[in-house]
Formats: sequence, structure tokens, C-alpha cells
Amino acid sequence: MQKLLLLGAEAIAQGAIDGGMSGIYAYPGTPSTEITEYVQHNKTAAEREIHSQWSANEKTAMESALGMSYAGKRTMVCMKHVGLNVAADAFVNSAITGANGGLLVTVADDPSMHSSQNEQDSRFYAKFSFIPVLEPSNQQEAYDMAYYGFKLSEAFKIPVMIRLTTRLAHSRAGIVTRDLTNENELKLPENLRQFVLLPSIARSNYKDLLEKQVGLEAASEESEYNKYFEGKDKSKGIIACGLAYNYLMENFQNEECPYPIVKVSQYPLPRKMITRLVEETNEVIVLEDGYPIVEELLKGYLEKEAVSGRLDGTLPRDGELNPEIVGKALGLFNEEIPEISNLVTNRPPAMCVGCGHIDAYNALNEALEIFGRGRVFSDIGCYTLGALEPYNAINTCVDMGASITMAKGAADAGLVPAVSVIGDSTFTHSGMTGLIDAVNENSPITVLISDNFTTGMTGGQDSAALGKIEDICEGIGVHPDHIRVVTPLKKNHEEMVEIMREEMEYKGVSVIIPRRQCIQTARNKDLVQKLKELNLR
Ligand SMILES: Cc1ncc(C[n+]2csc(CCOP(=O)(O)OP(=O)(O)O)c2C)c(N)n1
Ligand code: SF4
Repeated sequence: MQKLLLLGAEAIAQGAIDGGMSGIYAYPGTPSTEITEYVQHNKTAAEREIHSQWSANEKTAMESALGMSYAGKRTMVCMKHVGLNVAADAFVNSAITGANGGLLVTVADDPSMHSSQNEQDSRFYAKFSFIPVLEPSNQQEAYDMAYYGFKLSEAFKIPVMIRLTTRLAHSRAGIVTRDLTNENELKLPENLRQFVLLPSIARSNYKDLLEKQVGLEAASEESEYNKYFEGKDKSKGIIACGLAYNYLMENFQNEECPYPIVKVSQYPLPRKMITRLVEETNEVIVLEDGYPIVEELLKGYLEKEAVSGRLDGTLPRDGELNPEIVGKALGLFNEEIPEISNLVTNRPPAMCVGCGHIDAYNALNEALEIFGRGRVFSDIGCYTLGALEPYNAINTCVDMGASITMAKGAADAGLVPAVSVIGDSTFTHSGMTGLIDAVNENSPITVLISDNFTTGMTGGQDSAALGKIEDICEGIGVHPDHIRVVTPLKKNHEEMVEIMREEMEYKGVSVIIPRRQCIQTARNKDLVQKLKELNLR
């Protein structure tokens, strides 16, 4: 037993290591990145040779984890919430294949969109797929749930989701560890056709999945993570999910909460506990950080129950919760929550001074002067900040990979030239498939793959594209004469403008690769060594 001071994300990693994990698979994404990074730097993980290399995207990560589970070992796949959209095909089907070795799908949601395009709630995905969820309310639970989640997964032969949110992932607290568990031996599934989702097998697996739900609900009812707390004042009952339980308790630091509470940290919902709360109290308020999934379930269509929460305005419909919002909703205080002082000014993110993306955008903006603006389809990465002043260089940013395919669609509509801007990591994440569509139809698009040899936006993780971009593009079918490499530096500005214009005039797919190392990785010795070996430096 050790006492450690860990981020919520790190606590999950430590819990999984101690719980006997043999491999972690992930693609970086805030606020989930630190889970994998912790395993990459952990001594026990190194001694045990726990797999921890980054995957090309969340879908490949999910599928690799499923393969490790098939082979009988314990494994975890991690991603941010929008990553689950990318992994969704494999994730939803993994409920039907079931798991063999314990399989945890850890998804970090980002209510209030601190660094995301939306604030979707992964609990919906789990419910949709009939997969149980563990939702920690503090760092100790984050650790315990990773440790326990493998057992739950193996007991029911089903993947288990751990859902956490930004505040928990990125705040630190003391945790107490448990004994280090042995890793599983290699062990094939008893039924060697369990993972073959031919319709006849999938139908029978699906029936099994539905039958498992009864046992999963009973497990939730008995779980140490779901609790019914008595309260003297029955005028109100509170359902507090995951981190919202912590926010609730911050309002009662020196006294007991007078209202009965159901703390929910394991799903499917503990029906009996909730029914008891509804029956024993006059009205129920639901506290959940994310979408009002529990509230919607309780209200149903007829809105008969006196249930309040985000849907009726008792709590804000969007954005993350905090102790003040929760306290106000419970009527514990009436003062307005003070506005943030004007002295605290927003500091919007910006590209680093000296970043290669800046030189590429300066050239792109000038190259486009003769064609007119409004034709740059961007992707997600540091270069998305090119949307801001003074560059105003891009017109879209939707999801990873969308730059190439949206440029293609716009070109199909007659917007020629259409330009796509994508980073090296995003290109191998999900840009390559779109490039195949464009090549197959010889779409008149110009694709800028801004290659800085890393996944800059999430902190400089390895890029699966390293040293491979030209070969990939050529392999996909881009003509070698239209794969142009430039070095984005001020001194090369005229040359870059010239090349960009030439390629924009070309009536087919062209790729321009502005290539210069992200300055934030200059001290990464391993990367510098690799770049030397690849003659990229
Ligand atoms: C589906 C999904 N997964 C992960 C992320 C988090 N994320 C944002 S940008 C990015 C990659 C950026 O790398 P790259 O394209 O090479 O551009 P750079 O930041 O290095 O300029 C990642 C992983 C996301 N937004 N969406
Ligand atoms: S981290 Fe790297 S890629 Fe991102 S803005 Fe800074 S220099 Fe550019």
C-alpha cells in the first residue's frame, strides 16, 4: 500500500497497472492524454513491459484493445469524448462480441468545452451499447474503479466504460493504492466464435447481452460506489452522479446534508435505490455533469414525477457544474454568483512565436489573394488557431479528418481551388481515407499537410506519420510531381507562395508539405535522434 498524489487521469492509470493491465491503447486528446503518458513513464509498467505506444487513432486503439482482451489479457483503451465517435463502430460492436480478458474503455468528457468541439456525454454511448459505466466522484474512486473495473468486465464478459470529466482528470488528490495484481495468462475465449459477428452469432450474442443487463443492474444495486444516504428533510431528494456528488458535498463541509441522497457512480442505474428516493421524497433534483441523461430517464415523456435538474432550468442546461451552481440549485444560498472581474482578461490560445504553421499561413494567405478567400478547410491541431487574428486563414474545423473530405465536397460543388490544411498526426488519424476519395475522383484540391513531426496540440506525443507522408500520398495515388515539400521559414516565403499557386492551378489532387519541427519538441532527444536517422534534420 502506497500513498500517492495523483491527477484523476493518473489515478486511473495507476489503478489499471495495479489491477493487472497488460496493455494500454490510446490516441492523445485532452483531458485523457495523461492516462497513457503516466503508463509510459511508470516503473512497474516498464518492468512488466506493458504495451503503451500511441495508436494512429481511437478506432485502431479500440480494436487493438479488443484483440488483447480476446487473447485473455487485461487492457484499457483511452480517449477523449469525441474520440469515442471515431471508435464508435468498434465500441458498439464490442458489447456484442463481449470481452475475454478485462477490457476498460476510459473516456474523458469535457463539459464546458475547455478544449473540445462539443460537450457530448459518453454515458449516452454506453447506454446505447448496453455497456456498464463507472463514473468516479473523486481521485480515489478513479483509482479503485480502474482496479475493480477489470473484475467487473471479466465477471460479465463485457467491456466496461470509465467516464470522467475534465475537472477530475486534471485535479490532484491523495490516493491509497492496493496490492499489485498478477497479469492474466494468455487465454483464448472458451467459445472461439464469440468474436465472429456473423449475423447468426451476433443475434445470439445480442440476446446474451440483453440478458446480462439484469445482472449488471443487480451489480449496480450492490456496488460500493452507489449509495443511499439517509436525510431528515424529505422535502427534497438528490441524485448526484459522479463528480457532481463531490460538488454537492463541498456545500456541506461542516454539516450533514439534510436531504436523502442517491450517489450514482455505477451504471446501469440502481433502480431500487432511485425508486426509494422518489417514493420517500416530495421532489427529486438530479445533479449530473454533462447531459441530463438520468433526469431525462426519470422524467420520461409524461413528466409526471417532480424531477428537476438541467431540463427545467434548475441547473444550467449546458456547461460544467461546480459547487456554487449546485448550492444555488438546492436553494442553499441566493446571492448571484459573482461575474469574473474585468481584471481577469481572457487569454485566447495562440500559436507559439516561431511556429512553422505561421509561415505556412502567411504564404497561403498571399497565394489565395488571386483566388479569393473563404476556401480553406482546416482540421484540428495547433494550426486551427490560424482561424484567429491576425491570420484569419481558415474557414472550417469540424472533426479530425474533415479538412480533406470537406475540401473535396466543396470542389465537387464547384469551389475551385479548394484548400485543405491538416497536420501530420491528424493525417494518419483519419485524413488518409479522405485523400483516397479525392484521388479516386481526381478532385481539384490542394492539401497542405503541415508536418511538424509531432502531435503538437496535445503536448508533443509521437506522430504515426513520422517519415512516411510522401510514401503514403504516393501509395494512395497522388502524382509524385504534385507532392511538394517546402520549409516554412520567412526566407522561403516567395518560393512557398509560388508553389502554392502552381498547385492551386492544377486540376487534380496535389499535396504540399510545409515541413519544420515543432519548436516545443526541440529538446526531445529521442525525436531528434529519429529525425537524424530519417534524414529529416
Ligand atoms: C477525435 C479526436 N481525437 C483527439 C483529439 C485531440 N486532438 C486535437 S488536435 C490533435 C492532433 C494534432 O496533431 P497534428 O494534426 O499533427 O497538428 P499539430 O497540433 O501538431 O499542429 C489531437 C490529438 C480531437 N480533437 N479529436
Ligand atoms: S506547440 Fe508546436 S505546433 Fe503547436 S503552436 Fe507551438 S510550435 Fe506550433
